Amino acid sequence: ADVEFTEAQKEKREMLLKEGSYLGYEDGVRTKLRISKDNRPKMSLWSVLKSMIGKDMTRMTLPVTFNEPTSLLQRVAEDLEYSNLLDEAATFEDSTLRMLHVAVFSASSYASTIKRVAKPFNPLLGETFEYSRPDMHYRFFTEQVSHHPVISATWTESPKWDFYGESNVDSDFNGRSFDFKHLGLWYLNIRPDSQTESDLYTWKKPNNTVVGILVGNPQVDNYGDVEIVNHTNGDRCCIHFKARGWRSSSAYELKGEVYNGKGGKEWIFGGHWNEAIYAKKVLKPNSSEEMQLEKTKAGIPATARSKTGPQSDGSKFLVWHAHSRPETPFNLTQFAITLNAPQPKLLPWIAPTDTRHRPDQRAMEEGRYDEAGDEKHRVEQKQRKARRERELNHEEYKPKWFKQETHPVTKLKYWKYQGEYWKRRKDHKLGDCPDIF
Ligand code: CLR
Repeated sequence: ADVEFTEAQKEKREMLLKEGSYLGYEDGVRTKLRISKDNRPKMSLWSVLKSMIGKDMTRMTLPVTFNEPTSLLQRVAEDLEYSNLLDEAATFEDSTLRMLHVAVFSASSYASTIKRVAKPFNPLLGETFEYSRPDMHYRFFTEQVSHHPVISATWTESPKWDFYGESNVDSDFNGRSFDFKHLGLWYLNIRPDSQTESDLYTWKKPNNTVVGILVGNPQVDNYGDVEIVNHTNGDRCCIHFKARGWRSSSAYELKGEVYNGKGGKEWIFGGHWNEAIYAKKVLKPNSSEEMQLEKTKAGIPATARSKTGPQSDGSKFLVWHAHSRPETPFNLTQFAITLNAPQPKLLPWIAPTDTRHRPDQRAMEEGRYDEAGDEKHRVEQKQRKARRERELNHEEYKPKWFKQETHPVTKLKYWKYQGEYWKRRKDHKLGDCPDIF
């Protein structure tokens, strides 16, 4: 299959192998948690939140049963569930089709937010998480680089693309809804099959919000406008996530348009971020046509009735559909279940700071809630003590694997992976990581 790779793609693929990125991942992915039901005590969200109006989530102490056994580091890894869209994007010669697939990728990560009204564990300063998928050809790595504000620096590499950025979520509970704004900029570099020059895209994520807290029916919604820019050739894309609205009439809806570098509209797309996204070629220049959205007809999912793969004749085609969601503890997706797996072959490879070693989260995952609460308190105390000691010694905290630099293209500050983690991991030299758990 080597003929299908360009020089740049081959170089990346070889580097990933040379640095042993997939070592330890031989057990394959986990398909089930240890418990089959979470049996979390039911408690009204409003009854605990009402005293916390005006606070941000990271400064709230909530009973641990409002948590889910993932960390914010792992929630960022969940963005990769549909990474196949990026591999697909790289295959198109038409750069606007690449953009269309990048846009749908950026929206695909919201499917996982359905039924997940729970607080992910707030990573400890210096906590890391790695996740390689030999079958999907990527490696992901993230480090908690700041505690207040909560910032995770992330870096994913694959033969055909790199995806990096900072997760910096600002939260506010205003009494009616709980709002999350993403301050970080996301970068995606695609090495297309058809050209030597790579595409650099950037965007900011839409807002998340929890609505229905007062009425006892809390739900996650995603809303706002997203603009994706291709800095290499000027292609642009706008995505509009509609707020759920009065009577949920526009729940889960999104619409978008892809423009070429000259500003001409090339594709329109739309659908529901919890279900499927379709696209259509724009045949008339300057058309104001919008994607018509249809609801799933009883029994037959719309996905089963549509063409897949780009159609250039103006007919509608399916770009993406969400994976099914069998009932699971904590309503985790199948992908989320794979993340915190303590696979026997993997444990000897990962850093001591890796989330998989975090005791409170592990206890939560296994349904031991009292222990989870006690351990959470203990590791947070330990983190406070370390901070006090740094203050006494006038030491400034420095992240271990990332450094803030100025981006060569956007000229904005970003967190750059310093290239050391995977190399040292390969030689089993991660022993000098701080003791945070
Ligand atoms: C959305 C997809 C993004 C990454 C991301 C970051 C923060 C997450 C958010 C996602 C989904 C909603 C979220 C949020 C942090 C807290 C919030 C999980 C995954 C939950 C729903 C808040 C629960 C409130 C408690 C008080 C119960 O790419």
